[in-house]
Amino acid sequence: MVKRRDLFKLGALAGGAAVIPALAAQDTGVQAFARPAGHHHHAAAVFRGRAAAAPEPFTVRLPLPPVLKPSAVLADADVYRLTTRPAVAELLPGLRTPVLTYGGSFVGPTIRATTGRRVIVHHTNALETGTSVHLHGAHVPAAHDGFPTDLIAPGTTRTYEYANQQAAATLWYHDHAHHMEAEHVYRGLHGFYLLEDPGERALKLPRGSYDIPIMLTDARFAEDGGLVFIMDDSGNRTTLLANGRPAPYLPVAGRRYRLRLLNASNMRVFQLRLAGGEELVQVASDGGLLPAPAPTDTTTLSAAERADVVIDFSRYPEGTKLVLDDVLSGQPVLRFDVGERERDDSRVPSELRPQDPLPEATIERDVTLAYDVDLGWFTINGKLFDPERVDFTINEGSTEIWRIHNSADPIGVPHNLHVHLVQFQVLDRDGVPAGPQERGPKDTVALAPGETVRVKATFADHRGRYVFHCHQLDHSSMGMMAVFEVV
Ligand SMILES: [Cu+2]
Repeated sequence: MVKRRDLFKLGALAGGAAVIPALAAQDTGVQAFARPAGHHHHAAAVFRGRAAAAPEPFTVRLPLPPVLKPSAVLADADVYRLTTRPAVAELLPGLRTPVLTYGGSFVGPTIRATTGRRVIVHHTNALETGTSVHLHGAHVPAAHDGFPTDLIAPGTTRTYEYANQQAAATLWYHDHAHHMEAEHVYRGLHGFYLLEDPGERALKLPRGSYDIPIMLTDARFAEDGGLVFIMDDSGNRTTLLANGRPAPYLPVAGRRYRLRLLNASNMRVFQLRLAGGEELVQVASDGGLLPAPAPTDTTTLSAAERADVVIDFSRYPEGTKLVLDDVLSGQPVLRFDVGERERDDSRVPSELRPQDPLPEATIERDVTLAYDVDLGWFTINGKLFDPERVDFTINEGSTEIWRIHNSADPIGVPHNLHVHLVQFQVLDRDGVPAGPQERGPKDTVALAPGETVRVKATFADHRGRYVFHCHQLDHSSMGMMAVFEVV
């Protein structure tokens, strides 16, 4: 039986150790925290160096990730080129942090797409370890979904095609390489993919420079600015980052803004609340628009979940400084500095997009997330990930209900579940119908210890093998993942 200590070595066997020489060759200093070669993910890995001083909040402006320019515009497709490569970023003021990037920026460049128009991305891998690009939330053929063992070998280029046959949504792309996704994403392999459609545009939600993607992550910094990555070390990743900066400020005009909040951290649950409990109006979740706006004072995001919220800053006098806090850590995430009133023809209509009724489910399945004492790790239905094994065989066109249970026995920790290929509907939590913030299309659902959530999805098309997994990436990298095959 595979023990936990052996699991931690799997990363090295799968090429994990190669990351360090790759970076060392670039003299980026990532190797500064000593990890013996071949024990890349060893449970005993510790960081003995000094931590960077906690950064002062509100000293740097929120950067916006660059928007990627197509290398070619065809009649029916936009073509992009991106190189995955090491870089150095100034995440904390005055410190140089070696990172892994798509195209050089810590939050990769944003790809803007429109429903019905194809996007082709040529990804070149300039790392010394394999990568795999997953477009999170996208409905794509298996060959373009970034299966964990379907790697882009170092030094090669692979082409991913996205048909964008789905509704407008805040999607994101990130690494999914077998055993390596946790470290790769933590170090920077993540970016936004914003899909628009004419129906959404007609609603007149805030657009253009009033539509702001905000990627939330966390990190553990060494004194020299290096990112410390140790598997399952979430308790030490205490610096919160918004678009790669610690508690930045954002100057805003006195009008409505749409903020696309993405939790791209490996393990953290963000519970976001404006100071004073001021109103946020959630308009979309993972897979796009909610049926109706959901006014709230708090939005909670587990890893990989998204919430698009509208804030009307015209309610506040010029000069107001409004802080968005993470309630769970008690830390500020971002501060809005309200400026002059501005003309605003955006609106939040009372109806957004009705939720499609799905056909009657013909199959019900149980998905149990639990800790296995013998294996020493978290499993799905009692098993660790095996890319060669098919766990669920699903008939093309069928509608299924998955009853997902997070067992608190013998260890109760939060998990979530991300299902590739589909957007699902959250039916209920412990028998209570999904709340207004979960009534839109979802691809990731959070599960508190002991909780049971039922979701329903139609596997309309695209045959082939896909994964479903806990999106707390330290968990999935260590095997909390399984395979379904649509036949
Ligand atoms: Cu988990």
